[in-house]
Amino acid sequence: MTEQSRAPRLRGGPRAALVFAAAGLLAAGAAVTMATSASAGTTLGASAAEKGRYFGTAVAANKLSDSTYAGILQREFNMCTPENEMKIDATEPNQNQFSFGNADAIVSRCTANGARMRGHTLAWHSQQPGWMQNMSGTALRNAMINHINGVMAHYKGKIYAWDVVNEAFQDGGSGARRDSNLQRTGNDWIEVAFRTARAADPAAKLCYNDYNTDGQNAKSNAVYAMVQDFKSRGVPIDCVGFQGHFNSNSPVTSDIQANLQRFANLGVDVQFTETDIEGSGTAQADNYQRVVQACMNVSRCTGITVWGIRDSDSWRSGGTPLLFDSSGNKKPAYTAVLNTLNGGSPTTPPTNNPPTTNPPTNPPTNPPTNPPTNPPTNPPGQGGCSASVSLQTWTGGFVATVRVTAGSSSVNGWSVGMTLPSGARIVNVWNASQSATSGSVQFSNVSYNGQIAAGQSTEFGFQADGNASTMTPTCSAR
Ligand code: G2I
Repeated sequence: MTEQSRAPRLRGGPRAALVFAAAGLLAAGAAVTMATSASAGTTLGASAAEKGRYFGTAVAANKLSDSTYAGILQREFNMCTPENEMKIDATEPNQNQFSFGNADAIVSRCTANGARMRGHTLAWHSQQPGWMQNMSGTALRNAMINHINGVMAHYKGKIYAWDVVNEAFQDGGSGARRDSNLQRTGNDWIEVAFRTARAADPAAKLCYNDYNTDGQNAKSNAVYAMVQDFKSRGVPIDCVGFQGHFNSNSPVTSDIQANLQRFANLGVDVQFTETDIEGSGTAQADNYQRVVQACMNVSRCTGITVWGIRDSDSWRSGGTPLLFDSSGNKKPAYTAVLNTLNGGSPTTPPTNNPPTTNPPTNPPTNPPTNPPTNPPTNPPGQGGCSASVSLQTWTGGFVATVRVTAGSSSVNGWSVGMTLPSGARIVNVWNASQSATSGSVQFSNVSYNGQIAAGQSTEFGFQADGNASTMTPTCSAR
């Protein structure tokens, strides 16, 4: 039996009755509902924020001039995901020629609205520009790294979370990776993407994002195993996105909360990232209520994004899967979502009465999840610094991530010396400037990372052609 064929709880009742009944569905949380009603928000974003979460939407640049669309966007949503404008074909239409106009328009509008940004997406088998579709092997691997660095450098500091890798697993029961040109560069392409992303913007949350993983099944088990492996090996990953595209073939199942929770228990945030649920009326509202409630019941579920604003904006508009009808009117599903947000639990239990401000869902900076593979070569001393390097390698290339740590007093500038392996040549450097591209190289701080407080660290990195071997960094401080 599909969710769409379930008997709806309310048939054709007036909206007021639905509101009342939807609150009743939260029987277990009735006290919370009552306690928070005084501060209950009247928009999706405000209501989610009261619980330390966000409520977002996919945004299309070519609709920003539509006043109905723009009005609802501003009023209701405090997170934005560009629907197509940050994809690889949009941001790097020709190799190494980046194009950010449409994506910038979304960032600028959403930021002006007070909303945050989810970046979508850096490495994906789909919507690759022609030049990338035709690439393979080391050239493609290097192009992927260059793309991540190029896009993340442009948006550095402006993105709450990036979908670093999108849809890398097969559907069905195999639990295998999806075949693609990226996958054929080597199974480590996903972790290379995440390590590259961490170095490019250390403040951004780094997410894996996929569909048909909302419940527990072979595909979500495979993603779970990957996240578990990444956590155990220190590959940087902060969050897992569950797209949440539901219809009668892909119904809302009763295990989505348990599925979110098991991922959260691995130490990652979880989010619904592209939610849409085909249907109408109270049956649709009921399904939305269940999805939102699942998120509210998981403290590390930090937010929900719907994949468009009005039904007419949807990639599958025939299924009328969104919260606003094509004229921009609120549907029953909207009311169900709003009530569920207002009745839900906070991300972190409040110590007193409901928070009046938006409590942070995450610490402001990411803890270092990527431990150095080599111990520091020169232990920090008074006024000094130390450096350690971790390597991500593949045949014919590598990425080095170098951690610079201040000693017992702060430093005002640093320089790290390394001798590159014979034949290696640097093709890209981030968060540092370098004196040469091969042989003996001095890396120096750039304007924003020269100052390091005592005992604290910063990271820079570079990508090189050629085969890696152990490198021994030395650090000197000013
Ligand atoms: O397919 C739904 C989503 C599944 N998860 C990843 C998302 O990135 C994906 O979004 C959709 C967009 O909503 C569509 O708008 O991705 C589609 C492509 O994979 C997008 O469709 C494309 C059309 O295929 C193109 O013909 C069109 O030029 O949208 C483009 C821009 O309108």
